[in-house]
Amino acid sequence: MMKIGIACYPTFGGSGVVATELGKALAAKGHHIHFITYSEPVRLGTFSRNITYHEVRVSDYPLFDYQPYELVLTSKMVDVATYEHLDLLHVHYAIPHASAAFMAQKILRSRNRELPFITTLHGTDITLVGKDPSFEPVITFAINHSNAVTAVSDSLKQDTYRHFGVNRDIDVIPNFIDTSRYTLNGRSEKLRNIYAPDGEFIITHISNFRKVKRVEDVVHVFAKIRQKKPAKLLLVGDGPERVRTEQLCRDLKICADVKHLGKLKSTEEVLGISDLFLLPSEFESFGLAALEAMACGVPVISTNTGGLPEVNIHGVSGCLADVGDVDAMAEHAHRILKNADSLAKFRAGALQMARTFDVERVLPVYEALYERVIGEGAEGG
Ligand code: GMT
Repeated sequence: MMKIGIACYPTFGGSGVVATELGKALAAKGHHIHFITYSEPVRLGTFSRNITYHEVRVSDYPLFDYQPYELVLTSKMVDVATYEHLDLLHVHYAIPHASAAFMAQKILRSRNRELPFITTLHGTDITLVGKDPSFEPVITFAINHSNAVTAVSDSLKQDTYRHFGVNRDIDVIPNFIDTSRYTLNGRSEKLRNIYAPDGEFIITHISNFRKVKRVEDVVHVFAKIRQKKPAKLLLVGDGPERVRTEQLCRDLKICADVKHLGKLKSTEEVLGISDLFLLPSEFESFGLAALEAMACGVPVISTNTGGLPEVNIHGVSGCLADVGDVDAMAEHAHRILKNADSLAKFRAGALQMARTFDVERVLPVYEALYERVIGEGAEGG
């Protein structure tokens, strides 16, 4: 069994969710997992004897206008690797985890200890650089000096080659889902009746309400669906765009049919009562929220950007449209919700596609990569 350190963001972002679920799944198989981050990962949940959480405490020394998180993170990586005898460090999201891991590796090497590290690229750590080149030199260097690099979709892999001077192999290991946890478990007629008492369709969107998610498009698509079919919209999550979204609902006079549920730690209950999931993002390297919906048998209407076409298959698990084409998205919604047969067909397609990303399939791919990287380290590679 391996001893693995996992560094990630502990928040509601997809990279933290994937890192946490990966750690939990590895721990369930007997590996020893050490989470290294600044607060408890939101999906960590209950006690497991194979999981330890190491908090990175940021100083509040008044000299620092900007607290040097990367340095305390690096020191914590060195400390955990030394005293917990880590075989490997797996960092999720390049900024700043990959460069911190590189520095930790160097410090440990100066103490005659080897610590290989794997960097998993998630999306905005790569695509953000298109807009903010100030990160580029550090990210390029840290990617090129990781012992292995994975990307969550082929699209993200190609974006990495496009944006950076990267000259190494990148393994594509897609995000995954525990389908047994999602599938139909959350179905509750009682809950459904609370939000859709007259049998309306339930349309759902889940995100961190950042600009990239284009939540206003969700509202526009919903308003068009509602013109033809009785429907309710459930919005899960919170973030900078929420105020604008609420205002748009007021302007369109559809507030009575829209419910903002805010942040939820687990989404399967809401997805369990949903008929359709909307993800009209400007960009999405993978679209974990879409996969979670599909695992509950909920068809997805998404944009065709980034890695979304690798997850949501047009005409099978849902439909794809160009970014901003709310008319096409509404048309697709009408097609899916047209009648019980059509909805049932898309529900089955969503479930079938989600199963191809089951944790049982993806976990061994990560384990094989860990073994390879640890083996290369032992050979002095
Ligand atoms: O953009 C977010 O919602 C957060 C971000 C993250 O890293 O926390 O999500 C990215 O990683 C997820 C997990 O791999 C992917 O499912 C999301 O598609 C990706 N977001 C973007 O590319 C915008």
